[in-house]
Amino acid sequence: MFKKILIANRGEIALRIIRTCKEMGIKTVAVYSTADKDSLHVRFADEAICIGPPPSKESYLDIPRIISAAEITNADAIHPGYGFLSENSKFSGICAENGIKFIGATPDQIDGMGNKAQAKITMEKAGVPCVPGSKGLITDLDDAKKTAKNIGYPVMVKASAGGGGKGMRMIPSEDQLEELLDSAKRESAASFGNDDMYMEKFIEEPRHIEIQIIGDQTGNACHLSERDCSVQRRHQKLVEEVPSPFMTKKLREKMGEAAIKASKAVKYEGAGTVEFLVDKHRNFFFMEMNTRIQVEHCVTEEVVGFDLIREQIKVAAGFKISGKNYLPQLHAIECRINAEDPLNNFRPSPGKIVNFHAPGGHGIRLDTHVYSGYSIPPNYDSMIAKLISVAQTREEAIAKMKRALDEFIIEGIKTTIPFHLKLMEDPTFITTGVTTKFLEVTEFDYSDMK
Ligand code: MV4
Repeated sequence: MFKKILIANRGEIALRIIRTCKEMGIKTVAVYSTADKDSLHVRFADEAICIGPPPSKESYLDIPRIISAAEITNADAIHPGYGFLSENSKFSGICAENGIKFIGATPDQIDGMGNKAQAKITMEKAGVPCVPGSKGLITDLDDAKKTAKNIGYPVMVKASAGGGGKGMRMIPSEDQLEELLDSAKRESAASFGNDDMYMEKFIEEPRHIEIQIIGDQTGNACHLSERDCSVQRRHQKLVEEVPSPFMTKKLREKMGEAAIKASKAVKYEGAGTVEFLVDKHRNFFFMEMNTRIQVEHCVTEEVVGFDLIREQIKVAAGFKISGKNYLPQLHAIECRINAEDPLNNFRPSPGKIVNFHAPGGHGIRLDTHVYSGYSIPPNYDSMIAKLISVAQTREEAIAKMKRALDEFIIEGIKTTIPFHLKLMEDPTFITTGVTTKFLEVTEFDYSDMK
């Protein structure tokens, strides 16, 4: 087992990883920018090294500084958390070259899944259902026209280097194909320095349902059920839950099996997520595979009963998994609490928290790095806490969440708490759960939030 792990991250996930390391008897090294000197991950780690000024590029994304910190402190592994360098193939490779275990995917796996058109080909070969579309990349306008005619409009063009909605367009008919394809290409070139595109049939009002998997170094893999992440705004997840209100026993079996095929196809080692689009007939299609621990991993932990960071560390150290799958024993919901103003287009609201009271009680978990008197720097992601409720049923989990949101006091900044309170009372959310279209403009009224 590792003796010392450097955590190449900040915020709640850095703290989350430190907690598990402590329980496992593993020493921890925090790295931090000057903006984070008063952060809890710095305080609770065994050692802490300042790696630079506030901008991420000069601190949490600066590979030489992080590797130097690991060498100086003699860390034998690095946990990258999510975001930052967690899916950076160069970083994964450099860790390996320096004899430091990267707790995450190999460079090949990261690059293989990062190229979306390539990933789709890999998955199709492995027998994972994919959205009907182009075989690999679109070569030119003529090819695009032919492919779209074949699939049938509406279609979607997506950036092969993309993900998270950038460089993606829905094309309703042929007369708009050229213009929309060009604008998608321009957006992709500007964001990723690459304008490779592929095409798919457009799935109307899909749900976003993902499967958590774990693979070990012997090529064995298991799944830990789904997470429904359909409550999204501009491709940012706001709420995640398990079980999905749309799930059936049969669908879970089929999606779980597909996710395991996906994992085995790339000999995946560690914790990963296979994302699917699910249509109203419960057809499901591979969308992306994430080769990292995700923000929303906590809901899975609460319903299957184990610590996913611990499992990640164990498989990275060479432990084998049993190979059996895990089904939800309870219902869990997570609300992302962001320092944003939901009444002003979710505009970031950094600043000093002048008063903070954490909710608690039965079935409530709060993962956060903030406290009363803490100043949220403007340089990073606006998520400041994850509030998770766990209960026997969905109805109870919603009731607990409402109660906890109501107890939650954060003063001095705007947060998404009022949004979540309103969502927990929304009839569509309560009865059936929502599709990914739910928060897009029309269906949700933000005006009467307090
Ligand atoms: C789609 C789709 C409909 N049809 N693909 C958005 C992010 C990117 N990872 C894939 N996305 C979508 N791909 C086809 N063929 C609709 C979306 C989509 C979406 C997907 C998941 C969660 C939220 C979404 C919001 C808008 C569009």
